[in-house]
Amino acid sequence: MLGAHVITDPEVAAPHATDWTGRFTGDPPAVLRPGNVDEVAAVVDIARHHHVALVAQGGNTGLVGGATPVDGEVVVDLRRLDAITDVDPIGGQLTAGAGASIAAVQAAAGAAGWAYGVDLAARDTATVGGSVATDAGGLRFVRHGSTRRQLLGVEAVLGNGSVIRHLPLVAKDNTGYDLAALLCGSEGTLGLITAARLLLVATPGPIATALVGFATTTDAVVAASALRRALPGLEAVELMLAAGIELVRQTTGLAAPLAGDAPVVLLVEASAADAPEALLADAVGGLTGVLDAAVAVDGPRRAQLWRYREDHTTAINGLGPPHKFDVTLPAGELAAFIDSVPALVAAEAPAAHTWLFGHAADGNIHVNVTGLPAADERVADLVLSRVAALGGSISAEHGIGRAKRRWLHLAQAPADLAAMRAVKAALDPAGICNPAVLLSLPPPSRPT
Ligand code: 2HG
Ligand code: ZN
Repeated sequence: MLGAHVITDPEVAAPHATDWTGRFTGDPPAVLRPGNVDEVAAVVDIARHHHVALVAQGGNTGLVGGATPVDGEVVVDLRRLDAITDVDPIGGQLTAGAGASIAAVQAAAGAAGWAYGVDLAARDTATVGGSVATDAGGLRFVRHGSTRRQLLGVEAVLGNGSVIRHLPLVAKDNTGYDLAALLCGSEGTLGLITAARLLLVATPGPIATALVGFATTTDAVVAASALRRALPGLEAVELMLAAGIELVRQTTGLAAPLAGDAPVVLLVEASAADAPEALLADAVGGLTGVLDAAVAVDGPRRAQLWRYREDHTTAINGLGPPHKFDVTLPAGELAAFIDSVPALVAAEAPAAHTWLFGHAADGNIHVNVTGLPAADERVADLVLSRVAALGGSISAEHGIGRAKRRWLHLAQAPADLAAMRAVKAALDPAGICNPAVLLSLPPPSRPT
């Protein structure tokens, strides 16, 4: 690797040392920027022999400290592996290097007459490697599922030094263990993903986008379910609360999106070959508890409606590093959970503020808590325990990372955790692959 791609100057390494939220930070001895899979393999080889911990990084848009060198790991920046190759316009597939951005994959898919099924607000920066490593869900999960659903195969350098390369040119392939699915969501703990073979989806027809204001959270959650049944071309159902929209308005200067003061707002998007706005308006007309609605079909106006939702993350970060709980609830528990979380948090931390938004049709709500010291885990304990007690998941799409590793036992039974540890030991026997995330910490000791 050329000297320019081995960074040891702390000032140059600084952008790699802290996560996107600013909550997790470290002091990496080096940042390495390999340019191909052989160089990644060489890095892993050296790390194995010298017992050096590695953390892979792409766009550094993660939200759980999963790609941050807090414990002095060497950062392996994979963004130079950004080639998009073997585009198959007939089969609707392509191979993307780990460093290709989601936006670049979307553009390459579009140029071949297809679309990529995963979309994220961080699309311009987030990379394929990170999205596979976290099994990213995003804004189109209701339509196409998470990253794992798009994944046909991967190329990766495992912690044991071997390079696996299964990038099949076919969509149907059940030849043994699905290693790509195993690496998907493994958060860099088994190896470094260097490329992925991705299955593309049909380009949606004309799209209409609506903001719909509701009287209650229950009305909005019930509406998300009704819309799934009413609209075969449902593309997205996103939930926001009045306080979050107000915060976005303060930071962006956007006008009020709806005439009234709806406490809960859904952003709904649907496609149809013909007149999607009429279909959408019709479906919204059949919902209960609707206070107000605005529908848009032209690109700029639709983009403006999306800003109320997509700008939440940046607006909240402007208040200081938040504690983020990306959780999923069973559909029947979601509304009551959303309504009860602010009081649950306030009872433990009166100075904190709770922000709630997310992917309503997926049962996935992003609980963001600001005004808490970075190391204060009382609220995490409360919120994640409540989620688990209700039968939910403590991580829907961001991963466990460092932020939630103490609570993994709430999500996985001892035998499941033991199986995960066995896989980790087999594929990363020296324990060099992102050793401080996911499986690393015992549960917090509870006060007696
Ligand atoms: C989103 O849905 C992302 O916009 C980020 O998953 C969520 O900032 C968050 O908590
Ligand atoms: Zn999300």
